[in-house]
Amino acid sequence: IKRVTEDVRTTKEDKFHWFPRKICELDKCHHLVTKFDPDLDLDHPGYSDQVYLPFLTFMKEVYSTLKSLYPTHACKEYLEAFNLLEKYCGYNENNIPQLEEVSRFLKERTGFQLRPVAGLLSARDFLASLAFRVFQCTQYIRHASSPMHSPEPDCCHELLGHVPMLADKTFAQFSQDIGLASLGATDEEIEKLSTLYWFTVEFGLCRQNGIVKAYGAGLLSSYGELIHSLSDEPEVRDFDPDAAAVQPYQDQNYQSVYFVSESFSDAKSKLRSYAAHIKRPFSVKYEPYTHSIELLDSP
Ligand code: HBI
Ligand code: FE
Repeated sequence: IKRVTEDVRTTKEDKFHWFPRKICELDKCHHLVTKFDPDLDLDHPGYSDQVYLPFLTFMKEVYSTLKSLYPTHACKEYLEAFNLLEKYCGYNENNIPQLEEVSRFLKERTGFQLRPVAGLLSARDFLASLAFRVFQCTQYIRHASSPMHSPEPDCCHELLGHVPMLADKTFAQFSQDIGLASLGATDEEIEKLSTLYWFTVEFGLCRQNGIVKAYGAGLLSSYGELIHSLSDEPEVRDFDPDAAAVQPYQDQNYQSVYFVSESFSDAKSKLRSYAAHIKRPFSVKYEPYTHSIELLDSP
């Protein structure tokens, strides 16, 4: 009897959450979460009115204020890509770049592509798309009353925060690696990977020639927090995936803790050893020619 129960248990443990194995299956990764509802959330800048900022007023204010900080606050990979985006992709304060054009640029640089999405996705769906080098990108604009801050991702955040970093090869690999680690993972692991994502891709710092710079998209798209993150107010710790994955955070205010990486290669190899310890009944390999996931040692 003991044997039978053990067998049953083994079979059960081999079960894992569904995940996309082909890029076209990202069509099924569309689960939106309503974390911020302007109609219900009293603190949301959109509460009690319908008017979101006309698209063009956006760039003028957000773009030019942020741009003035980049030379001193952004990491060199960001600056390099930002220059190229201004040169070739219509990035300037009087224009909203087209998603398609930006996507084409990224595809050439790192193979990343942008895919439009209606809002905040579930962490599982969002991370799964990264495994395919697909970045799900919002297209709406933040509320007019607070051009310097948006509680949910908006196109300023995507275009000014994420896009330039996704043009860097090592960072692109780092992002895909988080995605690959998430495939078929348990809810607990997804939660940890999502927190890891938070402290790196969204709010990460790195040291360059002895000076701390920002690479996180949440920082590079928020004037106030970009300044705060490099001031002596917050606590700054060396990047350690085990610690970052369980570090409590809040999304209503500036972070009180940031993690600083020595380089993207260093962050990438640390993430790889973290991911290698995630228990899954299989391992995954990305097949770039067919944009599909190959399962190794599958049950
Ligand atoms: N959905 N559209 C969208 N954009 C994001 O940046 C995003 C998301 N869902 C979850 C998420 N980011 C992260 O907070 C992590 O949970 C992965
Ligand atoms: Fe983001």
